[in-house]
Amino acid sequence: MYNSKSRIGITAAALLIGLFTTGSSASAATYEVTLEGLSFVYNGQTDMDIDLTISPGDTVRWVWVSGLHNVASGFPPEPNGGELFFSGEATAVPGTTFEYTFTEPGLYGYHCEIHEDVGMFSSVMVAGAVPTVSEWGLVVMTLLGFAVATVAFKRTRTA
Ligand SMILES: [Cu+2]
Repeated sequence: MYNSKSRIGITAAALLIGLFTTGSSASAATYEVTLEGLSFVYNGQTDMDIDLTISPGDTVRWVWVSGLHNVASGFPPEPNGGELFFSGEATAVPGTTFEYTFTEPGLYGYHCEIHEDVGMFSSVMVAGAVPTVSEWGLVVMTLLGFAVATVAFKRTRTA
């Protein structure tokens, strides 16, 4: 009886140590969207055909490949376009990059101010928050707590 109790204790301690050494947040990713010709391009898809869903904390990096462009938040002709993020004056320098880290779930449009009239706009979907490692740890510890309590309760009933 002492043995199984201490076994549970050791398991709980090992879990706790594992959780704290793993770190407290899921790793964030960076997604690259290129600006080519008259289009935004991602994974072989262009402009509004781009299907890009990311998680809060992830970053989108726009990379200039060819053409004169800039990146402004919002769908044209949204008056407040560029309020959330804006790469600045249009540039044609290949290799130029601009990035933005999305923190809140939602659908975010963006466009090139020079070519919005010819369909150079797209969007990023930021999905609902994914629990961090520490939040999963809390769930595990809660379940473990119930298990220990149940075992302890059964012991007192049969004793
Ligand atoms: Cu452009």
